[in-house]
Parts: sequence; C-alpha cells; structure tokens
Amino acid sequence: EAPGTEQELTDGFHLVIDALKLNGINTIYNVPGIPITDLGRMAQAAGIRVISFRHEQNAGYAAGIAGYLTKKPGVCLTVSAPGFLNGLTALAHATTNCYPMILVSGSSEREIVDLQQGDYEEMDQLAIAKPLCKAAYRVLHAQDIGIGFARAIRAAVSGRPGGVYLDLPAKLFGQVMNAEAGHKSLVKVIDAAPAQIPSPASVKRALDVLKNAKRPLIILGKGAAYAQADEEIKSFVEKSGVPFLPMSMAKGLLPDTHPQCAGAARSTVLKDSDVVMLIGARLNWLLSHGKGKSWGDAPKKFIQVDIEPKEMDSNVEIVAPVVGDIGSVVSAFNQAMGAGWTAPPADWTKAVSTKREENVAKMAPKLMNNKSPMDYHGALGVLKNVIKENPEAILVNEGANTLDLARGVIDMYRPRKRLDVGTWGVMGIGMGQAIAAALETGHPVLAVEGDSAFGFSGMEVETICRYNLPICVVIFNNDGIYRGTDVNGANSDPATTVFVKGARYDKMMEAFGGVGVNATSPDELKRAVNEAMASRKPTLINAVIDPAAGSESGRIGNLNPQSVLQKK
Ligand code: OXT
Ligand code: ADP
Ligand code: MG
Repeated sequence: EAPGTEQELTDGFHLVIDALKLNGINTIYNVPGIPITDLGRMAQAAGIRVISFRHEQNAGYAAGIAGYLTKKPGVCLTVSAPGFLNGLTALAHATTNCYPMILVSGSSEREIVDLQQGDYEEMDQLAIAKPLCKAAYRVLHAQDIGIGFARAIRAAVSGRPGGVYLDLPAKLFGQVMNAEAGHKSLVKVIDAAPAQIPSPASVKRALDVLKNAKRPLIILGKGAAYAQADEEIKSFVEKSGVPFLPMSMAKGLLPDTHPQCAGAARSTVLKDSDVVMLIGARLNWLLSHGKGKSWGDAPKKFIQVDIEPKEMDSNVEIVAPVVGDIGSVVSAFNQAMGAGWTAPPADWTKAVSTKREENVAKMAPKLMNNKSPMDYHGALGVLKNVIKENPEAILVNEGANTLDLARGVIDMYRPRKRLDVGTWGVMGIGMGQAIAAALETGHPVLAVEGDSAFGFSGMEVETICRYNLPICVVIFNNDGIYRGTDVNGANSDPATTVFVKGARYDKMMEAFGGVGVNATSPDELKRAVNEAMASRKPTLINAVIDPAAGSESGRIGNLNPQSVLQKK
C-alpha cells in the first residue's frame, strides 16, 4: 500500500516499481542493501519477481541473458559503489554482447559525492559507468522517474541492443509527490525497438552477390538468434540452399543436424567459400577478423546483415552491407528471391557435406568410450544424448576445454538454447545465466562447467536451491585450469593452474539441500543427469575428468603470447 494514500501521495519507491510494471518488466535480479533494500521488498509485494543473488556480478549476468532471451531489458538492481562495481562487469559484458540490460544502482548523496567529502559508499557512479555501456542516466527528481526508465528501456533495446546504467540516488526513493501527477509522469514506451527496414537497393545488391557465388556460405550469429525471426531465417536458408555455419550461440537456430549445417566443416567453409553472408555475426576475433590463414587465399566477398551501420567495413570490406533488423531484412530477402532461386553448385554443397560427414564419423567413436576417470569426449557423449532427448532444455556452457569440446560435441536443435561465454570468453556467466534461463523460460537447464569456470559463480548454488530451480550443473572436474597436472618446480606452492585434487563439488550442493552426485564414469554421469532432468531438482554432478585430458586454453591456445626467451 502506497504511503499517505489518504493524501493521495506517492513516492520514489513506488514510482520506480510502477514504471517497471507499466513497461512489462516483471523480474528484477538483485542483491539487497542500503539504499535499495526496501525497493526490493516493495517490488516483491507489488507482484514483481525479485530474485536475490549472492553477488551482483551473477545477478548482472542473469539480467543480461534474460534480455537476450526475451528481447526485453533484463534489470539488475544493486547498492552503491561496491555493489555497483560488481554489477558493472556484467553491464559491460551485456553491452559487448549486444544484450539489452539495465543496471539500476542506488547511489550516495550527490552534494557529498561531488565534493568528495567521504559519504557512505561514495562514488561518482554515472561517470564510471558511461564508457562501459550504451547509455547512462541519473534521475534526481521523483517526477522524472518515468522519463528516466523510458529512456533506459528504449536505449537498451533499440538499434543494436546493449547495457544501460540508471543511477538512482538514495534521496530519490523517499521523495513524495502527488499521486495523480506521479501516475501521469510515467511513460509506457511505445515501439521500443522499431523495425528497421533495409533499403530495397541494399537487399537487391546482397542477393545479386549471393546468386553469383560459386561457393557461398551463410554465417549465423547470436544477433540472428536474438532477433526471434526463426521461421523467416529457416525459410531463407532452406530456399537459398546455401551451407550455414552457426556461431556458438546461434547453434540450434536451425538444428545442428540440418543437412545444410556446416558446423562440423568449419575450416573448410571458411577457407574455400567465395561469398560469405554474415547475419547477426561480427567479424571479430571469433572469425579471425575475416582475414588471414583461416580464411584461405582465394578472394572473398562479404555480405553483412546488421542493425548497426558502423559494423560494416570494421575489419574487411563489405561488398553488400544490408542495414536493418534481421527480421525485416530476411523477410525482404525471402520476398525478393521469389520462386526462381537456383541452389549453389552441387560440387560445393557436396564438398561441404562430405567434409562434415568425415568429421562427424571421426568423432563418433570417441564419444562412446566408458573410461574412468572420464575424458572430455566420454563425458560429452552422454550429455549430447541428454540434449537430443530433451531439446527444450537450455545448455549453459563455460570453461576452456569444457567449453570448446562441448560446443563441438553437443548438437542443438532449437533457437536460443545454447548460452555461453560470449564475445569476451568470460568465465563466471554460468550460474547467473542458468538461473535466468530457468526463470525466464521455465525449461530445465543443463550447465556444463569447467571446475575453474564454476568457481567464479559457485556460491549461487544456494540461490538455485533457494528458488528450487530445475538446474543440473555438471562440473568437469579435472583439478584445474585447462589441466590438473602442472607442477611448480620452484617451491612448495601448488602450480598456478592447479586446484585441490579430488575436490567434491557435489558436497556444495548438498550443503543447501540440493542433490549432489559424484560421477566417475560415463554410465554414472548418464544416470545422474537423466535423474536430474526427470526430477527437475537442483542437482550438481561432480564429473571426475582425467587431469591430463585437457589442453592449454582449449582451442585458443594460439592466443597465448610467446617469447623466444621462454623456449629454453
Ligand atoms: O573443420 P575443422 O576440421 O577445423 O574442425 C572443427 C569443426 O569442423 C569440428 N566440429 C565437429 N566435428 C565433428 N562433429 C561435430 N559435431 C563438430 N562440430 C564442429 O571441430 C573443429 C572445431 O570446431 P569449432 O570449435 O567450431 O571451431 P574452432 O576452430 O575452435 O573455432 C574457433 C573459435 C574461436 C570460434 C572457437 O574456438 C570459439 O568460439 N572459442 C571460444 C573460446 C573461448 O571463449 N574460451 C574461453 C576463454 S579461455 C581463457 O581465457 C580462460 N580463462 C581466463 C579467464 C577468463 N576467460 N575469464 C575471466 C573472467 N578470468 C579469466 C580461465 C580462467 S578459460 C579459464 C578456465 C579454464 O578452466 P576450466 O576448468 O573452467 O576448464 P577446462 O579447460 O575444462 O579445465
Ligand atoms: P556472434 O558472437 O554470434 O558472432 P556477435 O555478438 O558478434 O555474434 O554479433 C551480433 C550482431 O548482431 C551485432 O553486430 C549486432 O549489432 C547484431 N544484431 C543484434 N540484434 C540484431 C537485430 N535484431 N537485427 C540486426 N542485427 C542485430
Ligand atoms: Mg578444469
């Protein structure tokens, strides 16, 4: 009940809550404390789901991925300075990955902060947030809360999505104003992410280039998955007959088992293609910037579909830029293609599928081994089948070897079901993303985690148990980062990449009332995961992996700097 209703007053607390509700935002990911504890309580009382985490970074990763999954900004709420900084990593991550998110942080008294007089948790948060997000705003007056949230929501989801910071000083919450005026000051954002229709000329240019290709390739990125234009994309790819390569989080947009999928022929299609159409994927490090050895010597033409005009020509020349939202662009493609589209030359599609079948056949026997302790392939063979049998489940994945090998082994069948480390390759997204995925979709989550990766957000197993979420965490425990076999020859300290050997992460889950299992063979792993998927109980499986099984940095060891002096 709003305070002072008899005088028809409202306050900052309630205006914030009403602004969120008016705009259909019904979940807040937060860590309570001064000055936002009561805001969380009141929001919960007002019917918003307020999910309290153990660390703001994990609440922030949850908000970011909620934005990715729903196309509505995910909201993370924190206290001032330290809480804000903890959340800021996730805000920068959301911006880098083009996820719509709003970090709302309480802040200290402006007058004291600006004179640097040492207020409680004093920090000039707005200035610090600004370079790390898409937009940053501060609201000083209760009557501006409506506009503040409207700007934040629109900035987060329109154009290229990203992170927005909203600074709410403590004093704001207690400000009181006339209830009716307050109500009128709120803004329901109309058409927050307007369609951006591509120019007809750019559509024609792109299709002309694609049509004349001898060895075309379509690369689907997580922007394409985000766009939720699943049917349009599927019919475009199928009508074109062009092989497609999904980036990690675009796996499942079309099934990895689709006859045109070139995921298992990656190096072949990058090297040998002559025309590449990028749909919601950037030519960043994950695609070797569109040049160099992995792209081969033959000349290559790039077509790029993206909502962000500045993305074009960022790394190499784009001969056919198509600026627009992916739904509008791909539907324009579908219309312009008509019925008379000719499939690419058969020698090309044949070469791709042959390579793909070769690679799949090469991998298959490795997935069947029943070694104990397990190697990565033995364990992943089991999880591959779990996702095949539960295609609605969401796979969260982080680690180095655990990430790279799971990406290749586990086929995805449906859009937006694979959530991972994203553009920065960041460790720590695991539990936050798993929690948001379970809450936002209602589907079970399988989180496949390196033992190091898990450590970055491991305390959130308590959160998983508290909200009784259908999350099964499988920790690939190889005693360390990349491998558990390094030895420090200099003194008695453990090697820098090695953890306590034989650790039992499953006990962490049991500490909070969840199900813990120690699995030492693929058979045990299979039994435990199937049980977890069926029961939907919070489960953590400590999957014992041979400490010698991994390789340095997984598939990206080449990025480690080398000096000739290192090589004694
Ligand atoms: O075509 P070819 O012949 O080349 O073959 C390719 C595919 O065609 C084929 N393939 C298949 N074959 C058969 N069947 C199927 N289905 C199939 N699918 C594909 O397989 C090969 C490879 O295919 P892929 O994977 O698609 O291609 P490739 O060449 O690997 O692609 C290149 C990339 C760059 C696109 C890809 O590798 C990629 O996406 N990589 C992402 C890598 C990444 O982001 N890594 C995470 C960061 S690593 C490091 O930084 C870590 N840290 C430091 C740290 C971080 N990150 N963050 C923070 C906050 N602090 C510190 C740490 C601490 S990792 C890490 C912890 C690691 O330890 P853990 O214990 O957690 O993990 P373990 O290693 O398990 O111990
Ligand atoms: P990946 O890591 O999968 O390659 P990136 O994050 O590098 O994907 O690229 C995603 C791209 O998608 C970004 O350049 C972003 O601007 C773009 N994008 C996001 N949403 C849309 C949309 N609705 N329409 C068009 N482009 C989009
Ligand atoms: Mg490990």
